Parts: sequence; structure tokens; C-alpha cells
Amino acid sequence: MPLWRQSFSGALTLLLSSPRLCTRQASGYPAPGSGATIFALSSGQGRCGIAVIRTSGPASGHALRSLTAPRDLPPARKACLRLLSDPRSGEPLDRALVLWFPGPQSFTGEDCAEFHVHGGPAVVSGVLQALGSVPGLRPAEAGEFTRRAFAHGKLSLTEVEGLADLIHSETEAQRRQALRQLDGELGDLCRGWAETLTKALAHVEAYIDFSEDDNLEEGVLDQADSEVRRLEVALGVHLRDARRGQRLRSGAHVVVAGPPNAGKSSLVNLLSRKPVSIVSPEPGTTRDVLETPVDLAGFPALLSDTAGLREGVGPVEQEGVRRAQKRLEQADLILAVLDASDLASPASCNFLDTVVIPAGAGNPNGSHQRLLLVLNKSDLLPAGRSDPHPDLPSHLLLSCLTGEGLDGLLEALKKELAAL
Ligand SMILES: Nc1nc2c(ncn2[C@@H]2O[C@H](COP(=O)(O)OP(=O)(O)O)[C@@H](O)[C@H]2O)c(=O)[nH]1
Ligand SMILES: [Mg+2]
Repeated sequence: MPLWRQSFSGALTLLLSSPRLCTRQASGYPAPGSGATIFALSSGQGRCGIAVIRTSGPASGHALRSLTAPRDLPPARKACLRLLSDPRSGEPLDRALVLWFPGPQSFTGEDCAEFHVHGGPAVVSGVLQALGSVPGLRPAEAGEFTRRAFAHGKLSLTEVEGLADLIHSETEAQRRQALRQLDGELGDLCRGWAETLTKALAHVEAYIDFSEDDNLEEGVLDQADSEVRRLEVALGVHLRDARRGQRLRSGAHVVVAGPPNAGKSSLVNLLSRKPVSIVSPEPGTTRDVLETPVDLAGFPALLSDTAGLREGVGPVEQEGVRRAQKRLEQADLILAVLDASDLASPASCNFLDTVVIPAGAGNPNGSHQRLLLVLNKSDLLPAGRSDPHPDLPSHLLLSCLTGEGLDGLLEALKKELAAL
């Protein structure tokens, strides 16, 4: 093999084996606070059946032996029932399940111990104080267990983010996305990108170093160029799509809009199952944008109630209308509410012409705004007629008063939010 090829393949191997983004390799940094053994209550605060207290670090085995009787370590990764007592006074604290995870086969990669104690506040604080009295142990800082798992290459950065999202997930959709990320979906994607870039870099460097020898394969530079351009397009697509992940994390913006008195505030209260907004027969009651986080058919959403859109009102209500319009522009989904018994009024017609119909046609800059048209107060319509307004854009009939049509609306919301 010619010398240049040897050094080129050597450089390539070196580059490709260097630590890469989002890998599970050890991060290369010393574990923060390594040497210290940390402990913390890992389950939630407050009275509960079982609470889990964890330790991580070299003194975990010693801590386990100090608190338990008999004082030998249980078999690795097997739950054992032990009497826990305070190592200073010998006072019994609880009868608990304990687990021993010798590193590196543990969550953090270090020696870890778990105490599954009864969840009374006195038991938990007794065990935490007893652990604090063991030499070499200190309370963990927020996120320190996960930071150690990252430092020891047990979790990649994207998996750490997925874990945080999973712990904070409040809806089914958030849980699913967090689990996918924790399973390494995003990490795999980043790894692929990093490999493409590293290969292109190696090819360009080889071209710079060896092109004059004329021994380099034809088209190396062109190939690197086209691969990086393809990657640029893929990154652009991903970044545009990342708004979807953001929506799942913080919730889609669902804005309830319509003319005054259509039942917007009643709908917000119905969907959030709490009295967020004041409902009143007096038009112009809601004057500012009121936001409430809700779980809409399994999807997180930020639901905004807005002032009724109408003209010729006083300065305060006018400001409310201006804010409502601004919020409409930012909406991921508009819930357009009209009073089914008052469709011919100027306010209803104006709302249909200025908000509902333009959204259906797609707005001028090409970004389509999703909209669900809801005809509220269906209870006021003459009974027996299936759809009294077949000429209107596609819509749903609802009565916030009786709850009729709510299931259909939730089903439609689910489809819209899933498609965002
Ligand atoms: N009959 C009937 N009245 C309703 C319904 N929804 C709301 N209302 C009444 O309509 C009035 C205006 O409701 P509100 O939610 O404040 O409307 P907003 O101005 O659009 O926020 C109130 O008196 C409500 O009780 C409904 O489904 N049926
Ligand atoms: Mg209102």
C-alpha cells in the first residue's frame, strides 16, 4: 500500500474513532464531584406507600452495610429485606427492601444502592439523616445522578433530555415522544449526521494533504461536497420539523376565537374542566387573553380564551380585540366558535369572512393555519334537523350547556393535534 494511502486511512480511522456527538461513550470529562458518594430521595416528596432512596459513588457499599443488618452486602441486583438502623445510635428505622448495584452495571456506572423504605416522612428523614452520618456521603445536587450517568457514558445528551422529558411528561403524547428519545432515536440521527461530517472532513483533509501526488481517487472533493449539501438539506428539514417536538414539550397553542357571546369562555371552561374564564350573557366580558394549560385528548395544549372580535367598542375592549388578533396569528390551531342560533348577525358574518374562510383557503404566505369551526348553542336550534347549516365550511355542532357534541369535538381535536 502506498505511504499516502496508509497515512490517509490512518487519519480516517483516527477521525472516525474520535469521541462523537451524542454517543454513549464516556464523555471524557472526569465525573463531576467524583470521589464523593451522593444520596437522595428519588421518589416524590410527601406521604406515600413506598419511597426510594438512592446512593451513588464508591462508598455506596459501605453505606449499605452501615445501615443494614446483617451487615453483609446483598447479592447484586436482587431485592433483599433488611432491618435498617441508624449507624450512630443503632436505633431501628424501618424494615425495607434494599438493592445493591455494583458499578459499572448501574444507572450512573458507579456503585449504587437503593433503599425502598416505607414512605412516611419520619422514616424518610431518618434514613436520609443516617446516610448523611456515613463518612464520604453527602446529599446529591439536583440532577447529579443523571449527570454522573452522562459522565460515565451511560446516557448520551439526547437521552438525558429524553429522561428529563419523561419525568416531566404530563400527557400520553409527551410520554411517547420522551420514550422514543430515551430509546436513542434522536441520538441515532445525530450520530449519522456526525459520521457524514467526519467522513467529509477526512476526505477534504486528504485532498489538501495529498492532491499534488495525484494519487487521490477522482472526485473525492465533489463527493464530500455533495454529501455535505445533502446533510445541509436534511438538517434544514429537521430544524423546521423540530417545532413539532417543541409543541409536544410545551403544548400546542390552541386559540379559541369568535364573535362576542358565542360561548368561547364556556368552551374553554368545558375543555379545561375548570372555571378559567368568566361566562356571562353580557358581550365583551372577556377583555384580555387568558391562558390555561390543558390535556386535550392526550395532547398537551395551551388553551387561550380571547376577547370577542367586534368593531366599534371602547378603548379597553379594542385593546382586547387587538390582543386576540395577535394571538390568532400565533395559533397552531384556531377553535373558531360561532353561535349556531345567530349566524346571520354582522359579527358572525364578519368573523366567517375574516378568519374562518381565509384559514380554510391557506393564508397568503403559504403557511396553512389549522382551524376547527364549532357552532355552539346547538341546544337552541329546532330539534330533529341533522345539519341546519350545510352551506358553511366544514363544522361541528356543540352545546356547551348540555355537553352534546363534546366527544365529537375531542375526537376532531385529537386528529388536528396529531397532525400538527
Ligand atoms: N343555550 C346556550 N347558551 C350558552 C351555551 N354556551 C354558552 N352559553 C351562554 O352564552 C353566554 C355567553 O357565553 P360566554 O362563554 O361568556 O361567551 P363568550 O363571550 O364567547 O366568551 C352566556 O350567558 C352563556 O351561559 C350553549 O351551548 N347553549
Ligand atoms: Mg368570553
